[in-house]
Amino acid sequence: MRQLVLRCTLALAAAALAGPLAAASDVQVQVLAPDGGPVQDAVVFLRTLSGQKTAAHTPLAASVEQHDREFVPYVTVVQTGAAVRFPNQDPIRHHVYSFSQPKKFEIKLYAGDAPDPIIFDKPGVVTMGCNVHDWMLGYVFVVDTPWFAKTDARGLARIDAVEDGEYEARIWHPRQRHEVSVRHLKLAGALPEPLHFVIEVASRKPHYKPPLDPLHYAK
Ligand SMILES: [Cu+2]
Repeated sequence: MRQLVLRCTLALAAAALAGPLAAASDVQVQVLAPDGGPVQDAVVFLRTLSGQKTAAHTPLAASVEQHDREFVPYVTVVQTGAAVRFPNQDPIRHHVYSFSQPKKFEIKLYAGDAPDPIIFDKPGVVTMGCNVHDWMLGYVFVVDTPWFAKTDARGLARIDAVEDGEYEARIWHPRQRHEVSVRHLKLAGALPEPLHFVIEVASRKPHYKPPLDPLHYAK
C-alpha cells in the first residue's frame, strides 16, 4: 500500500513538473469589404494580454521574389528579427530599396540571388520599390508577435496553435482607407466561427508595364 501511495505521489509530481497542458486552437479570421466581398492581403495578428508564450524559436525566414517585374508576394508578414531574401527570378536586373523607418535598405542592381538576406528587426510597415521599374511596389509588414497570418483570395486567414487566453487582434492592409479598431479576443478553445473584420480598401491601380525585353538590359 505504501508503495502504491509512493508511486502515485511520484506520478503526480512528474505531472506537476511537466506543467498543465495548455489548450491551443487555430484562430480563423475573415476579412471583408463593406460590400461583403473578400479582402486579400490583409495582415492579421494577435498580441497576448495575459502572458501566453510560444516555444522559443527563431523567427521564420521569408522570401520576396521579383517575378515578371513585380514583388511576389505583394505583401509579406514576418516576425521581428526575421531574415528575408530577395531572389530575382527575372532575366533582367533589379535594384530593390526601402526608405521606410522600420527598415531602410538597398540591394543595388543584381541578378539571381541577392547577396545577403535583410534582417527586419523593428516592427512596422516597410514599403519597397525598385529603382529600375518605378511601378514595382511591395510590402513587408513586421510584427512583434509570433501569431500572425495573411488573408487569401477568399479573405480568409488562419493563425495556428494559439493558447487559450486574452489577446488583442489587429489587422492592417497596404491600401486601407482608415485604421481598423483593435478587437479584444478571449480564447477558451476553438472559436465557434471565424473572427470577422470589415475594412475599406482602395482598389489596386493598374499600371503600364512595357514588354519585357531582356536584350534591352545588361545582366
Ligand atoms: Cu526592378
